[in-house]
Amino acid sequence: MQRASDAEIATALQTLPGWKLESGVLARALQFADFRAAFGFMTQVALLCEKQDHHPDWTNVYNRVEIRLSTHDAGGITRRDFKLAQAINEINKP
Ligand code: H2B
Repeated sequence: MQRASDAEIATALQTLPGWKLESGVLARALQFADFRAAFGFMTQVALLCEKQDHHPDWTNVYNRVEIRLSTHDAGGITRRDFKLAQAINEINKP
């Protein structure tokens, strides 16, 4: 899997509201009403990740979820990350 170029990342970000480039990975921060809502979202994303066989680095603190996407095997961002970011946005639009 080929790493995306800086130009490809910039182009992809235009169609990925809520996502930004942060320390070489795609990042999005979300806030929910409470822990139940945050964890419900994470559960939906987890099922999606299993389908795509692609998994986020993420943290949850009560009602906040921070997601970081990169392709570990490639050592950077690939189209698998763009695809997962897009699917996450379909679950939760920013
Ligand atoms: N997720 C991410 N983000 N990067 C990977 O390189 C990766 C993954 N590799 N999920 C997958 C699983 C790999 O370990 C399995 C064996 O397909």
